[in-house]
Amino acid sequence: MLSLPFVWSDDCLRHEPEAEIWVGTRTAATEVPARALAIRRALAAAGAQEVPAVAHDDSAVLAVHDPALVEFLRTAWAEWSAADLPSDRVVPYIFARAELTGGRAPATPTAVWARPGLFAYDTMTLIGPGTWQAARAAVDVALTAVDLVAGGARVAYACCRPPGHHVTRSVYGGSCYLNNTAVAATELLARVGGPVAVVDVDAHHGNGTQEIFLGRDDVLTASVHVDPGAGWFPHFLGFAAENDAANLNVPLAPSTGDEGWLDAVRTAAELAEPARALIVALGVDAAADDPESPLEVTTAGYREAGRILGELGLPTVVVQEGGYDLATIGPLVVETLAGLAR
Ligand code: SP5
Ligand code: ZN
Repeated sequence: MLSLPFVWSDDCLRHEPEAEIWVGTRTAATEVPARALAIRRALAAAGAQEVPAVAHDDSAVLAVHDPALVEFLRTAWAEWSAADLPSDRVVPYIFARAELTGGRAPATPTAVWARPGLFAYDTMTLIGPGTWQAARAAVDVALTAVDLVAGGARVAYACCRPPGHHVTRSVYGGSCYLNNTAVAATELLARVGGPVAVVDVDAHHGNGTQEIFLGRDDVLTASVHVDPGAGWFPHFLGFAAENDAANLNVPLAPSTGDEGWLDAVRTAAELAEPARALIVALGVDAAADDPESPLEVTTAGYREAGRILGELGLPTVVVQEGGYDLATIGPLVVETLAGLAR
């Protein structure tokens, strides 16, 4: 049995991307509402206690994100749908690269269909009717989990989607819209004092979280992920060359299994040792059956990762990130939490 609270909001189900535009082709979405439902079902069966998310004001969101990004996400669907465009989801076609405008601030485009290019960095991360409500609810789920830990729970789990770790202060991508993990870390820091640590075990580099806390020593960031140099998202960063005293990337070769992955998790846990509290950015897409990564971690491996992180003995907020195999996502999360909360 799993004795720990998990936070839930039905609003997280309202984001239905339906598709991802990959190399110019419309492919089926992988980050679907059924993910969260599968996790919830497994948690309930394991005996974890569901806690409804509590609404929080925008202050923690605005401490992490550019107000212009937040306003865009809040209004993008209404503007897009009113413009009678041929796509049923908000998708960029022109990108406001800094070099395009010589580093000067780009104009806010008059054309609604050009605006996503101010904020989106890929074509995979579509916005539809419920996207804002779900992304904002995911933040509330994460912040409610922080409240539980600040109130004395040793471990609380935020069962949220869409995920967040790919979002920087001002740009979104990688199936993510608001950085739930970074918002939770900022709030946890305010509540328990620093430093706090973020250990990200999602199969993909936590690039957004890294960039948000870059150059700070009060939020330590570690990410264990498939080597972007081997051809994997986010491609442009996530290398060991970005490491410093407060940021650790451990890129792993495709096909890495439990042994190499758990060594990397141990190294990441060492960075977190000085912390007063821990956020685990829990992507379970490093698992062998996951369609979105070539890592080959087993369910027992995830349980052991939970145990390693639990041994730090820190107040811990676990925030859901990726994981796309609907048949195994629930057991993977349950086993990780069982290792952690044991
Ligand atoms: C939170 C998270 O795990 N985000 C993952 C983002 C990585 N997506 C990159 C997708 C690369 C192409 N995959 C083809 C699937 C087409 N549906
Ligand atoms: Zn991922």
